[in-house]
Amino acid sequence: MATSTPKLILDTDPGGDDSLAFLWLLSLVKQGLAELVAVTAVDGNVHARLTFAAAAKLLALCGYESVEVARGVIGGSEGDAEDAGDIHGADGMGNLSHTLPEPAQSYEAARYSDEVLIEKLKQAPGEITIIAIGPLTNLAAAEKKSPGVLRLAKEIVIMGGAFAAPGNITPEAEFNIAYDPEAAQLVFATCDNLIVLPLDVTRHVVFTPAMAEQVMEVAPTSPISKFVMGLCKFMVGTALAFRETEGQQGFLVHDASTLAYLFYPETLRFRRGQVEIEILGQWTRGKTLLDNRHKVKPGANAWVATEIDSVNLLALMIEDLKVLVKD
Ligand SMILES: [Ca+2]
Repeated sequence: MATSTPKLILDTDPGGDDSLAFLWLLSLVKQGLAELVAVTAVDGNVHARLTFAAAAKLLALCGYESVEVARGVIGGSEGDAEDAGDIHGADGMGNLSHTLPEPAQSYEAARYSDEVLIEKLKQAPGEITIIAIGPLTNLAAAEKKSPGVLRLAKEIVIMGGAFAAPGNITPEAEFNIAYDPEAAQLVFATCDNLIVLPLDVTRHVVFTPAMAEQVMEVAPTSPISKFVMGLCKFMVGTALAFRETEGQQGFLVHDASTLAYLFYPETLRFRRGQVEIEILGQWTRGKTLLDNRHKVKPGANAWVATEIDSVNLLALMIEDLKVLVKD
């Protein structure tokens, strides 16, 4: 069976769970299973300046500094939305960014993420998959500037939303959607090539210090495994403090589920439907909705994950991270 290497753009706001998903992706790139076309940093967990720096440093850590990093369009941090620096560290990566190599790319000189998305999608229509693991600000900005451009993506794989599960930033809403609900609304209104990994499934994916230890054992002196261990320790502390893991010693790697969909789809089940974004609700702003009634629904725009095999997903991620840290 002939398969071609998927071309990917990672749209990310590192972010503790972003960082781990990012490293997983770089392992897949290292194994020749994926091509990383660009990284478009997003304004989200922390300010766009910091997510840019984090993304560039993660690439430098793993020897992929030749991949372009774009700077995020300012979205939620312009308004009164609260970022997530208290969960992910002030730098978005467990306050470990000073331990990582200084990247060659500078924020000031970088292109904006919407511009890079437009350029890459137009260069290879129908070929590029966007992995969107932050607020959808960049994607919406690209669509506004160049209407129809998001439909040039092969697929857009989004970590975001909460349907039957409680939210994580408010009782009803998930962070990525709630940080910039208007952006999310625009993306869901203009695209039908969306894959959604909501909190309903991602809240089951708990990465533990014992798992970090398994990665570390393969290459104890590797700067990458040291980073994985340091990040895990920091994130476990805040995950417990914020009661995110039901008392388990671990942290939620929400964003990793997007890669499970692309590379290990046997770990997920989905249903198709029309996802809507609430932007007006006093208590429900940023909530994602799916109509469960048995009525004709012609407007389906997304596949929404409903079940996850988190044990296998984590085992697969660990094995791939081992490949990344080995020389
Ligand atoms: Ca994220």
